[in-house]
Amino acid sequence: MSIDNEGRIRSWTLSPSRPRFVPPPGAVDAHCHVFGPQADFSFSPKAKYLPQDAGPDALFALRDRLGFARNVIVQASCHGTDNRATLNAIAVSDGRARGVAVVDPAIGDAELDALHEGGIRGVRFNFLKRLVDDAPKDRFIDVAHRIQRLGWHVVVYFEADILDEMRPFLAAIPTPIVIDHMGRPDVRQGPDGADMKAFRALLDSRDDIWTKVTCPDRLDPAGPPYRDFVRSVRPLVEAYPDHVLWGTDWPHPNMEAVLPDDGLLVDVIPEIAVTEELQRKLLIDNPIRLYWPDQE
Ligand code: 0GY
Repeated sequence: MSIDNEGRIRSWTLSPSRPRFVPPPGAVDAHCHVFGPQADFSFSPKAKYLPQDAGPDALFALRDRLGFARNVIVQASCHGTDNRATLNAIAVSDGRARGVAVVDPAIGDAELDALHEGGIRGVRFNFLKRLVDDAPKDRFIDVAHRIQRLGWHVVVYFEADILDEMRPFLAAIPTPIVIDHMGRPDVRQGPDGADMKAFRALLDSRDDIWTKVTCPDRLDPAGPPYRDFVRSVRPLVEAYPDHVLWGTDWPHPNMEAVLPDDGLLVDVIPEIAVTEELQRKLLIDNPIRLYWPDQE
């Protein structure tokens, strides 16, 4: 971790290694964020962390270095429900980024239309207590109903310990659902462990749930080459090849102790998606279906 003289944290490495794996042309990094720039887009007064700037220039330089073509930018909790930093990054991407917003449940239809116009294709409901003060399920369900007409989906972030209590909420969502980071299972339990089993039951509960097979750096404390992550996640990619997405998670909010090397994260891809067909679905077909359906 690096802290500047205003107390702002940098949780990403400035010089990631170049990956050995070459993503197929058109590959999408379907989970990443931007922070600021703060001079233009201030952080929320409720932000739980205060990061250094990680704006679109740095994101797109990383995209090019890693061999990706497009980004899906997920509104980071430090910007609250002010989506301007995300919209700005999409606007300067030359059509190569779309996004997921975080909205005040009281948002009006005209504002939702403006977000759609700006490239937003989903809303995120975050249930991590260390990141947000409240997660009003009834109001979220109401939002999910109101975004249906736009063809959006809902992205949900929660940890494995609350999966069971999330089931009725998730069952009530009328749009497709994307679960961030597989609901954060303990990958050390392996593919047949309790967490992965419970998560598979969720994926089996309806045919429009997707998940991001992301964040070996958060889920596998042993670090690269993330062996427990690989052995737990490879069977999931093989069982649900049309419902998985991949992303860097750059700039890795809150990863303070160890700065993830994005090149090594990319090198996990061929370990969890072992054929070219699985890689094409994971990196191109699936994210295009959700985020650029107009270009399918
Ligand atoms: C992630 C994970 C985290 C943070 C956020 O919006 C956020 O601040 O998503 C986290 O701290 O686990 O998905 O990027």
